[in-house]
Amino acid sequence: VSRWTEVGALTNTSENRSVLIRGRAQTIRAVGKNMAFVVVRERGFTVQCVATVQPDTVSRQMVKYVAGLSRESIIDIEGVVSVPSVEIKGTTQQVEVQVRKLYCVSKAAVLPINIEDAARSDAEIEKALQAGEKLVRVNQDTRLNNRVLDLRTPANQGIFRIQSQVGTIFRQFLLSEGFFEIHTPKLIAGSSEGGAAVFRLDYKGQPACLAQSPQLHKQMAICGDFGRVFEIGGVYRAEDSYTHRHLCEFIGLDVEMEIKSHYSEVMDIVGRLFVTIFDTLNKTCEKELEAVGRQYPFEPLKYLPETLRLKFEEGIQMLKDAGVEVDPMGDLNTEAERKLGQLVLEKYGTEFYILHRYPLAVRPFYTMPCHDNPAYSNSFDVFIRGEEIISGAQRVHVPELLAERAQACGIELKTISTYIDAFRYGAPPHGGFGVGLERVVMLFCGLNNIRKTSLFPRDPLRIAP
Ligand code: ATP
Ligand code: AMO
Repeated sequence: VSRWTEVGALTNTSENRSVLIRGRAQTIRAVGKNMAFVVVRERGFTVQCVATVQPDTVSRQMVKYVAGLSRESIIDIEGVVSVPSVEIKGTTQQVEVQVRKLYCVSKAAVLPINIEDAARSDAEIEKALQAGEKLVRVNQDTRLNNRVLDLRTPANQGIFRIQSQVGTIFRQFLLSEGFFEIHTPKLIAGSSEGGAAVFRLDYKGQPACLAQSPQLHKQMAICGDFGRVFEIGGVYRAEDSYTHRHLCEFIGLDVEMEIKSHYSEVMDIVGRLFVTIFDTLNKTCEKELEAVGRQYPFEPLKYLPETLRLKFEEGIQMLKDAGVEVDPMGDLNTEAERKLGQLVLEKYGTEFYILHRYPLAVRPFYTMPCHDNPAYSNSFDVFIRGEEIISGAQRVHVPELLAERAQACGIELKTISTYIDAFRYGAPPHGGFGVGLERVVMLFCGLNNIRKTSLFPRDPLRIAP
């Protein structure tokens, strides 16, 4: 049995018990020379600890030492739990700890940001400013420059536990559906998605890239008779745009599977996977979601038990009917995607849906054209609150057509020759999809910037910390 008690476990049932806790000195306040208060925080939970001069146990010198602690120092406290008669404001635990012994494990230097300020919501900041309180609004760059401190806020503690949970549910769901986990190389010979957004590097004298996706190798695993695979790993894109939803490095949740007759088999997995993710998050991450919502208020995601599938053409029609000008054979821009999200919510009552049968011209070279009309493709995007979280499709498994499509899309064949060769020895029909983990968490929690859901974000202007 551990000698330690977690701050979060301190309740009035612990009254009069002697406990040993470790946490950070969040705030320190002296009252005269005989008393000092320290709010101790451990993983988002806080408790007020009181050091009062006592004849046998607590000296004046010790109270002075407590009063002189620096914020965020890590301290061990041995003390006795008491339940005060008045409500304790500003801590998560409704008990106090009467300090008997205190030891500073690690002293914190003067802080560049005030963590309590960094943890406030916009509404709380406005209220505090109106009340004449002195506080510094912590902007995003300052947060990211001091990310280690920023991560200590309750909202961030919640965000990254939710992120971990999304990965866990993704893995468990797919394992239960007969998929297994693979790890594809991140150093590859050429671009896997086409386009310029690729980090080029020198691979012992040969030109190489950081993988823009596991696309080519997850398909090759299917040609190796792996049947159903998934991967969770880093994806690298030399994005030029500085937007709220693009990173230069993100975590891709990738899936690839054989299909028997129709790409709807892939959409079926997507739909059930995400309903499971949302249901489980709502059930298992209640505290975390609440902590995020306290700083960044949001409405719970509206989704249906059976995921809505909408044809691209129907989406275009809905936009046209709403007076939005769109190219019926072009991609939807960010604004049109958002608008369609609103229209879908009004008509079908869901903020999570699949849009499929995109025009072939706007999809990557490996996408299978529709057999009934090759101007369209067996492909889909998936949206949360009007923003894309997933792209997926059936793939071209006929090597001659694959080479033709790659060439038509301006891909240098010699950079993908081993990929095309993989389809020459019999290749099963297959499809899959790629999910951006940071986008899922951002949009599920209604956050406005992907940097909030990336632990140490990499964007066009940031490679540190
Ligand atoms: P994918 O790579 O699958 O397309 P994505 O969400 O990154 O995923 P993009 O192709 O980058 O999608 O962009 C989708 C749409 O968003 C584009 O059609 C484009 O109109 C719009 N878009 C992309 N970047 C920007 C930007 N920096 N500013 C405004 N709109 C953008
Ligand atoms: P796509 O390029 O659409 O498709 O990427 C899949 C998903 O990854 C996320 N994403 C990003 N997240 C953060 N920053 C970025 N710069 C960024 N770019 C993309 C999005 C997107 O939906 N190979 C295909 C997938 C497939 O068909 O299997 C692919 O990479 O959430």
